[in-house]
Amino acid sequence: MNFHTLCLIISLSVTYSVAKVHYKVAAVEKMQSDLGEGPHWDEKQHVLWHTDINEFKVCRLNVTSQDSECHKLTDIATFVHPYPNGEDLLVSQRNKLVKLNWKTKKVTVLDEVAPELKGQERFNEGQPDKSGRMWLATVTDSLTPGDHSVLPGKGNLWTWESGKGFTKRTDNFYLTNGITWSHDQKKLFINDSRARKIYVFDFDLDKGTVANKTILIDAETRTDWTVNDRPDGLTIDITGHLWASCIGNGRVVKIEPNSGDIVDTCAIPCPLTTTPVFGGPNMDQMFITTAYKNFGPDQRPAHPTCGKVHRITSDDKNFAGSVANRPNL
Ligand SMILES: *[C@@H]1O[C@H](CO)[C@@H](O)[C@H](O)[C@H]1NC(C)=O
Ligand SMILES: *[C@@H]1O[C@H](CO)[C@@H](O)[C@H](O)[C@H]1NC(C)=O
Ligand SMILES: CC(=O)N[C@H]1CO[C@H](CO)[C@@H](O)[C@@H]1O
Repeated sequence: MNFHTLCLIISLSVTYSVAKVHYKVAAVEKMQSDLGEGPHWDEKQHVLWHTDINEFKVCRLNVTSQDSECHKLTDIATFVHPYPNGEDLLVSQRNKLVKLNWKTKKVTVLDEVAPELKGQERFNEGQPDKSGRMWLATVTDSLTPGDHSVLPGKGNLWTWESGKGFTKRTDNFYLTNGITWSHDQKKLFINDSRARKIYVFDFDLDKGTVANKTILIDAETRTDWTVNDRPDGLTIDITGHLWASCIGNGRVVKIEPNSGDIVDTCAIPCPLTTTPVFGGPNMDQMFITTAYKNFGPDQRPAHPTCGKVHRITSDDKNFAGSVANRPNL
């Protein structure tokens, strides 16, 4: 090996270490939710909306002061989306879609899915597509007394449009979380955390339809997913990579959208990571809701940041997302 080769090797190794992406993670909320979910960055007010499902709360978090202002509703609240007018919020209340005025706290029921099931089928995830049409994933609760589980294969994917109501678009899910779209609007991604799969559908934005369901990731059979990893919330970055939170394992992973390979991972100091979303003034921060439930009082000191919203920042200029869609109402 001559001197020039040696220099080349040294400079290559330097280049590699510089190229490594660094992530910084910190809790940015004083309050601890029992089951934080449904984060939504509000690019107009510069706040993060989220819910506490078990506490029936909708919360508005100032990530600078780390103060949350919450309003308690009367039933399970799994998602929150600001209306285009900025004053009202679209919130789920078990199987009802409601409008909540944040100033007056007035609640107006807009519609109810599967009313014949009296709330046994209820909303879990909801996201507006680019046209503002709401996509709503439901789960069906077990009716066995004392059994808090949901029934396999009984979750559905619905759309809801003002004036048109609900349309069932596909069925046979277990417990879906996280819905996102490719930038070209040709694919819809949705995962099933109980079935431990992420699916990809062909998507038609004009018609509001999905077709050709394919498994993108089956965590049961992949070596890059551990036994604890259950894909939960899902979002997409500016380069088209998916980011999924793995509830059970305390991490978010970056996924190549064609192969489903995990290409990067960022550990979160709370095992119960629920949903990631991009936000911040430049859309280059990621906020992740987490849960505090399932930890008995004796274990809680070991998980001091669980239940708080966590924030990831990075030196990678591609670590950024787009402003979220708003419902068209
Ligand atoms: C958030 O908190 C910071 C620091 O206390 C304050 O300057 C800012 O005005 C707050 N933002 C909102 C939207 O309330
Ligand atoms: C389903 O997939 C087939 C084969 O790739 C394709 O020809 C067809 O257009 C797809 N259907 C829809 C509705 O996208
Ligand atoms: C939509 C879909 O494929 N759902 C699957 C969810 O997981 C259950 C249990 O593994 C399957 O039976 C469903 O087909």
